[in-house]
Amino acid sequence: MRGAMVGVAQMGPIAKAESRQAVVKRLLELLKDAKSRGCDFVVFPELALTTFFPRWVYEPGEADLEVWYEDEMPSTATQPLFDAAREAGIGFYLGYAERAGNRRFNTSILVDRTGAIVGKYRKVHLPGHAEPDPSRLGEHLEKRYFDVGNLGFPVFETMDGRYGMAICNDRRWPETYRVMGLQGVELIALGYNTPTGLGEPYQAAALANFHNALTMQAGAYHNACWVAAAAKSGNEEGFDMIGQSMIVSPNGEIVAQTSTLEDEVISARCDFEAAQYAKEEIFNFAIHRRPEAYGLIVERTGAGDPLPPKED
Ligand code: CDT
Repeated sequence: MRGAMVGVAQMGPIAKAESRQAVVKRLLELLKDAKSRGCDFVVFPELALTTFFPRWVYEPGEADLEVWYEDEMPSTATQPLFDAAREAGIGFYLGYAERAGNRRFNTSILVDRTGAIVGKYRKVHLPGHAEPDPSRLGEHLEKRYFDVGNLGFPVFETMDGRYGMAICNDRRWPETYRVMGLQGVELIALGYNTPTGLGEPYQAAALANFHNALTMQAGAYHNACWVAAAAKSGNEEGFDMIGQSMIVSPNGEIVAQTSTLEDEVISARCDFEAAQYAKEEIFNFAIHRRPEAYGLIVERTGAGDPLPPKED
């Protein structure tokens, strides 16, 4: 079988005061659990090294904000994770806040089984707002604290497969999967922090788990690839975040799912060849796609008026 034994390492809440060293200790425990399950690739969450800080209001450049970003990777604090993963022969996906000079990104990296960083992705679809509004029940200020990712949606040939990455809100956008699908992606690793109770309509909160599964199952199926997604979940500093970390097959089926809102590992054997039939038949892009009919997708950002009917 060409593929990977994939682990998804969901994390429970990270306290605001929790040090990077303490968080890395938890990551090492999760890695150990993944190893005992025979995993050779593990997905950790979005912003896995810190609490979900975009819920608080800071001024740009403020010292209390700057503490959440990493200048280098691996850092002194995260080096033990790289070392342990290399010793265990496990590759991984890790999300963190990146400072690159004056720019700030919500970033994930792909690390191969030798501990080398072989890919980087910077979140494209930043949700929430740039300006705080005290009338909201809770803030989500990613547009204030991060620049829009500038690396596109790259796919990396590594670990005997084609690996892509996405971060949280990206999973709701079909374009995310399709751009990687067009590069023959076989596994999309994804981390998320999805809060509920920020003042959204009742239905949006009630359906948060449904939408989580819906978008990833559809993305996997439409692009004949595996999706492995890790939540940071539970009640973090008074704010609830969904769990439901999962591994989805190219048929769109959930083959493993967490059942807690705490640190928890799930795993599944992901056979990349299982996608072959779909890639050759129903989703054979080369044969069936009709880009000449899809122009609006890249010409328009927001919805506009209907186009005039085409001449016959
Ligand atoms: N982290 C992240 O992208 N979260 C968003 C929630 C946005 S609610 C303002 C998500 O899509 O899950």
